Amino acid sequence: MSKSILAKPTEQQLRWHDMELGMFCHFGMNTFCDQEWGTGTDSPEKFNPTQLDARQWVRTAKRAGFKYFILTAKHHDGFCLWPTKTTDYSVKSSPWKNGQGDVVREVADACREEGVALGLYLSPWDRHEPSYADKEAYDAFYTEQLTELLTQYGPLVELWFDGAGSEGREYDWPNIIGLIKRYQPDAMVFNMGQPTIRWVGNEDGLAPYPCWNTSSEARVSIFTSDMLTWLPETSDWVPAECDVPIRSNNWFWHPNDEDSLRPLDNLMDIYYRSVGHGTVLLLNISPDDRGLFPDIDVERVIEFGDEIRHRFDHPIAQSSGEGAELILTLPEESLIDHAILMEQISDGERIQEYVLESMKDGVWVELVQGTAIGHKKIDRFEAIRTKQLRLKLTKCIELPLIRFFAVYCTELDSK
Ligand code: FUL
Repeated sequence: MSKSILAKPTEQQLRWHDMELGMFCHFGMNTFCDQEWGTGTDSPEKFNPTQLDARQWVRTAKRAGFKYFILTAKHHDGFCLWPTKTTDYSVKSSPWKNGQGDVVREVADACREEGVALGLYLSPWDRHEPSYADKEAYDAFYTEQLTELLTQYGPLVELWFDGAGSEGREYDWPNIIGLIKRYQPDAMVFNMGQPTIRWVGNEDGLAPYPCWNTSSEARVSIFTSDMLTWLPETSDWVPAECDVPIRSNNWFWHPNDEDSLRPLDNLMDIYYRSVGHGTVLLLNISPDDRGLFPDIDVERVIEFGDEIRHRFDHPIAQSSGEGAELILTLPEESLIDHAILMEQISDGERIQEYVLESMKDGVWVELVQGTAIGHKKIDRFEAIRTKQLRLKLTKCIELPLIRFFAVYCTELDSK
């Protein structure tokens, strides 16, 4: 094993890795205009959710097993969901609650009550704000908006910076990052400035495999042009977050769009290829124009959470340990069809290749060959009957550390 200096995650990044599931929530002017990218010219009069209930949104997230919730406080159209002092283009000019409402506050309160972490999306690209044409003026405007969000709504787990529409535009990242460090030092920074997490490079919720956690590796495997603008101080540990809407292709709610709701098996496939490849999944559900998650979306996401728990809450056997080989002995010979591996990533991503074998008639038979393990690797294979497994860590940098090694049978009826 060769010695090398390994990149390591911060405590905040470790906590973020462990959350595994986040819920994205796109809501705003677009919800009322049947559009995805408003031009910033729609009248605030249109924003009038008659039954808005942020508790319904956050309770759904919690019930389905999601650990954090990210709301679009301002999308590209510039309409703000909180009564900002920076512009009149916000909820305060809308008929909703006679201009007295604050969606960000309602979501923050619901998150606090339900014990779900809160994150906010603040689009840098702003199609409404007249000062956008003047870099310095807009930088001041944007940082003021950000400061309001950083200081008025309690702890934030993540700030989501969307590069769309901002190609070729530079914002005042040193100042933006400085504000986050000052007011929300524990928050993750998504993909821009000095990110602590990165975009996976698609909006399908799919991570490639392997999906290494370091930016140097990511630059080679999933290059996105955003990386060119990252500040030099960006740390080398920048894991990927996989974002995807539950209604394929649409981030915002649209009428008569129920057919695009992803079926459960599609969501499970996304889960295997995001969380199962060591990343975090950020699944979007959008409230409708009443201000409620539609029932069918609620049912589907709960079904999804239940299916994850059904498959993975009850390992047949589990272990942990260090060194190039780990044996897992089952209480009795059993049928298995999944394995979950987790590396002790607090000490860096040390494992580069592994082989998983099962004992059959006194001989080790190869089940899986893999590369990265990282935070989590889920392997599924045709069901086999065995009493013992062997995990061989065949290529590592320094001593390999396995936090969790477990096997499952999801064909519960045939067990
Ligand atoms: C993209 C945006 O343009 C979409 O509207 C959406 O917000 C998605 C999450 O990011 O870049």
